[in-house]
Amino acid sequence: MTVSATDARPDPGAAALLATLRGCVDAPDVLVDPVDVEPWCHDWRRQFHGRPLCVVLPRTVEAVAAVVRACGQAGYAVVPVGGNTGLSGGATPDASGRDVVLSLARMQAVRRIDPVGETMEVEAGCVLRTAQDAAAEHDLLLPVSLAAEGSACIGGVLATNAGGTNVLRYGMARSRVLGLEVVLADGQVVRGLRALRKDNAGYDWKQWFVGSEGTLGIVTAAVLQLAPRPKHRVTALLAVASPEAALALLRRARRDLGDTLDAFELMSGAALGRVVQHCERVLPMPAAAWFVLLEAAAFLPGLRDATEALLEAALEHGDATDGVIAESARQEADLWALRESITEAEAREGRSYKHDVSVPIASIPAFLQAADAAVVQALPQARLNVFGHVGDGNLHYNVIVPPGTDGAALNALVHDIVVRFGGSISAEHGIGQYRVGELARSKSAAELDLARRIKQALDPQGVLNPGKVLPAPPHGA
Ligand code: 2HG
Ligand code: ZN
Repeated sequence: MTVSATDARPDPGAAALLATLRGCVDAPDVLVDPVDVEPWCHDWRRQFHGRPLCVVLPRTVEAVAAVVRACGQAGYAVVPVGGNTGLSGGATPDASGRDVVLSLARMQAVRRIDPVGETMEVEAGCVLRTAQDAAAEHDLLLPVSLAAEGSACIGGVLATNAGGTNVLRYGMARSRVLGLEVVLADGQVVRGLRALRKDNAGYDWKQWFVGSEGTLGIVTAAVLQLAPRPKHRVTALLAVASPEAALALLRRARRDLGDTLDAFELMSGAALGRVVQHCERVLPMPAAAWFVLLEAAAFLPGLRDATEALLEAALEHGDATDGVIAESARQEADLWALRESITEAEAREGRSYKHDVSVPIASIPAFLQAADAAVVQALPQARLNVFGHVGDGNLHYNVIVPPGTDGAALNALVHDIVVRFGGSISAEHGIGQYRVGELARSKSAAELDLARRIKQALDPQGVLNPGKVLPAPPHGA
C-alpha cells in the first residue's frame, strides 16, 4: 500500500487535491510515498527540512500550469525545485505538509540553438552542464559557471539569478536571458520566448522573475544569449600575502589582461587546507595565507605570454609570493578542483553559517579586518572559511562553529558590518528561507514595501513558495 507523506496528520483537502493532481500529470508522476519524496524534504546540505504533501513532476508547461491552478484553488502552496543545489533553503518545503513540491526535472530539452544569433532555447529542468555542452557542440559558450553546474538546472539558475566564477566578465545569470516562459500564480502561462537582443516594447517583465526564487512565477523555459567560445585559456594559482595584495594583483591583471580575465577567485589558506585534508587534493605549492585562482580566455594567440609576464611582474612587485600556470587541461582541472571543493570540505568540518556577501571591491580588506575582529571577539572558538569571487566583490564569509552557537546572532553580527560597508547580505545565493529575517537589515522600508507590492500583485493568494524571500503572511491573512 502507498502511504502518503501526510498520513501522519490527516488533511481533509489533501485527498481531493492529490486526485486532481493525478489528472494534471501522469498519475505516477505524483509522488506521495515518504521514501520517494525524501530527497525533496531537505536541501543537499540537510540544513533545511520540511514535509511536502507530495512531489509532482510535470512534463509540459500546460501541466505545470494545471498543477499551479489546482493548488491555488485548493488553498495549497507550490514550491518549485530544479536541481536542489541551493544554499538558502529556497526549494525546501515547510513542515506543514501543505506544500506541493513541483519539480521541473522532467522538462529538460535543449529545444534549439541558433549558431548565427548565438542563442539557445532550453527547458527549465535541463542541467546547466548539459546546456553548456550543447552550446559547445556549436563552438559556442554558455558563460554561467558554478561548482554545482553538474546538478543545477537552468530554471533554478535563472530563478535565483545565479552568479558563479565568470561574473567578472559575463555578468550574472540574468544578463543571459533574452526570453522567458513563465507560469503565473493563477496558472496563466506567459510565453515570451523571443530571441531578440533588442526589445524595448514595454516593460522588461522577464527580469521580474529572474532572481525571484519562485515567489512570483515558475520559469519553465528560456532563451539564453550565448557567447563566442574563446580559443585560448590560461589558468594560474598564485599565493598572495594578504587581501590587499590580492587587490593589487587584480588591478594588475585587469590592466594587463583586460577583458580576457574571466575569473579571479580569492581563497584563504585555511579554506584550501581543509580541501587538502578532506578532499584528497594536493596544493601545487607551499601553504600560504591566501591564494588567488585566476583564469583568462582569449580568441587571439599571446595570452599565455601575457599571463607569464603578469606573473613575473606580480612576483617582482610583491603582489604575489609564488605562482604556477597550468601546463595542461588536466592541471587546469586540478587547480579548479581545489577551488570547487571548498564547499564540500567545509560541510565535512561540521556546522557552518554562510554569509554570501558583497562589498565594493576596494573595501574587501577593510571589511575582512572588521568582520574577523568582531567574529573572533564574539566567538573565540569559531573558524573562518573565507573565499569568493573577489573579482566581482563577492565573498563567501563562512564561519564554522561549535554546536550550540547562536547562528542568528552571528548572521546579524556579520551582516551589520556588511551594511556598514555599503554591501549586500546576499550577493548570489539569494534570500530563500535562510535570510528572510535578515533582509530588512540591508533594504530600506521603501524597497521592502515595493517588494511586497509586487508579490501582492502577482501572487495575491500566496501560492508560490511562501515564506521565501519575504515572510509568509500570518495564517488566514
Ligand atoms: C561557490 O562559490 C558557491 O563555490 C558556494 O557559491 C559557496 O559554499 C559556499 O558558501
Ligand atoms: Zn559563489
